[in-house]
Amino acid sequence: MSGHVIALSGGVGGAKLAHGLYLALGAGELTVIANTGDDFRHLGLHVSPDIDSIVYALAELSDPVRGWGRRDETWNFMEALCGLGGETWFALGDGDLAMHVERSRRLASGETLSGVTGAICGALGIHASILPMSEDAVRTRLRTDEGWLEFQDYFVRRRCEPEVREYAFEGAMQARMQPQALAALERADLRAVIVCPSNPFLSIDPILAVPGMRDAIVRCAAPVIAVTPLIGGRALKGPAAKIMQELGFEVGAGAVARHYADLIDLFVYDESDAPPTRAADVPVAAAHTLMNCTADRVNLARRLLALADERPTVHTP
Ligand code: FO1
Repeated sequence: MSGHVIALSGGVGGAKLAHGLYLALGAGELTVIANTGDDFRHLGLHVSPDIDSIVYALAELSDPVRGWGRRDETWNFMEALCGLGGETWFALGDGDLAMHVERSRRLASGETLSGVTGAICGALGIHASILPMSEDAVRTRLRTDEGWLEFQDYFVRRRCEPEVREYAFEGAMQARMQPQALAALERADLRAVIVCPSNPFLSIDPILAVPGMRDAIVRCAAPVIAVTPLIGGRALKGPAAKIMQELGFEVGAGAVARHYADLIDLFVYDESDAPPTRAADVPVAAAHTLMNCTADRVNLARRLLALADERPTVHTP
């Protein structure tokens, strides 16, 4: 079956599945709507960490161990910066630096974030559309036991150690949905919308917080399928489980399914887990969601597409 597929994605885990979908689909059949709530200005540059991770994954340039940044990276810039007493808590590799310099230069000359990302994807030979959720600035902030923190301050500088009490997406209410993202969700040939195994609170919720996004997903012509970011009650990377516990949620795939209940038609949990209980009447299916290699990514993508193809859309069109 052919048709267009949309993935909603944050960084590392989401980017792996976006890569699997990219390989499983034909050229031009994938649109990835990326979280930009993690974006920030650093050393005078515009850094878009989740867009970067998705671009590097699709271009097969990602560092396989860190999950962020480029493979075979060198760190001369950071070492020189350290020698000058500069800020080194956020690591920008030499090759990665080119991404942020080029993005910042183009944004400063008036291009949109999607325009810049499209040009970079073109230069890297990526035949998929990677779109920010909005061209407008939305910034994730967290209220912790140390007060309000910017996302990268919490995530990288403070290594997710502070206890999270609340989170907010500054600017989300005023943000306009990226027009091509809206057009993609309105396509008649839409085959599936996949909510990638990204942090539901910090990576997917900012996307859903953009006015119009949630409605467009619920109205779309295709099944909406979310993939668990938790296996055995633990996140493979990042603070999803820790944050769920600090916010008072039950830590497990069932709670993630309930979190997405009004949005999705199917929740996919890991085959090594028992089917989630109390999944709020959301239909569930099992899959091998652990993605340790490219074959895992493609196999998961194919399984999700098969599930999408066999399921009628149950949400209200
Ligand atoms: N994550 C880290 O844990 N430490 C870093 O020094 C770091 C640098 C970095 C540079 C560019 C980039 O695009 C991402 C980077 N990340 C780093 C990843 C990162 O910010 C987070 O994984 C995401 O924001 C969460 O999705």
